[in-house]
Amino acid sequence: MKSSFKGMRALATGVAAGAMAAFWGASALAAEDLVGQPTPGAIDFQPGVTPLRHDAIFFHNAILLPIITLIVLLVLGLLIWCVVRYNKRANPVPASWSHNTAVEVVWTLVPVLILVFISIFSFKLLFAYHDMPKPDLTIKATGYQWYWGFEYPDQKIPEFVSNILPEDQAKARGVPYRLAATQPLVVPVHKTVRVLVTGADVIHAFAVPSFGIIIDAVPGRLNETWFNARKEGVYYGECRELCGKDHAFMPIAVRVVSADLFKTWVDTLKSGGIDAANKTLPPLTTAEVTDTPAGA
Ligand SMILES: [Cu+2]
Repeated sequence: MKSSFKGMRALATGVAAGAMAAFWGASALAAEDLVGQPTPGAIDFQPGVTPLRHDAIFFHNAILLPIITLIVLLVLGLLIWCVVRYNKRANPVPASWSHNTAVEVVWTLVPVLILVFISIFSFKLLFAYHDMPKPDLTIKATGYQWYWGFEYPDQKIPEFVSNILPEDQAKARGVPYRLAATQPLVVPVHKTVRVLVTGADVIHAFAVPSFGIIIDAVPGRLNETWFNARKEGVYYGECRELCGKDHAFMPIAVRVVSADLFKTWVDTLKSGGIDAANKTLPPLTTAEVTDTPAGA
């Protein structure tokens, strides 16, 4: 009896130690997270470059994660306690009472209070998402089977198409295949960008993790979201609603550039077309883009 206990305890300690090592090992990797794209082998979220994304990461890491960890540990502790203390050998004659009003009141009230506590932070975040500051720029994104169309109504730039960048071209340019797109969405840094999102055929979804945004692209409906990127660079997103056979092949690439460069890009696009405009953008540096290792 005693020796089997010891064995169980050693096993539990070993599992816990292994889990901790895996967690901290993965966290160490996450310290070198790539910006604007997923990091192979990492846990946790992609780093954020917008205020909304920072608020969302705070909500998850500082509010939800501690609460869920405590609940898991409490339930696990109760389970282990019941198994050890009240098994047939340790407790051959079980008590015959049932129901306890005080306990039932506690296990109803405590979860309600936990949910109310979470909702305070959750609603604050939801309101922040809906409380868009006055936009400096509006972009219309339309989801098609299976590519994106982008339009800049303020700048009178008609819709242009952004496809997935083929694998050989992505490799040649040193950008991540299946995230890189033929036409980036170009926006200025430190500006509030309103994104109007719709679908042309089926429901798609416009999502860029490092901006903390995801919104459905529904045919016949115009949805709205916003972001204010605080750092120049390239940020990748994808369609996030199963939309057919090539759902996994309609990435979104967003280039966040200085206000001056954005103006040059717009002016060049209007006078010389989109290919000339893209030539005004500096090539992606290795700091901005790191090739995704094969198989990732
Ligand atoms: Cu889609």
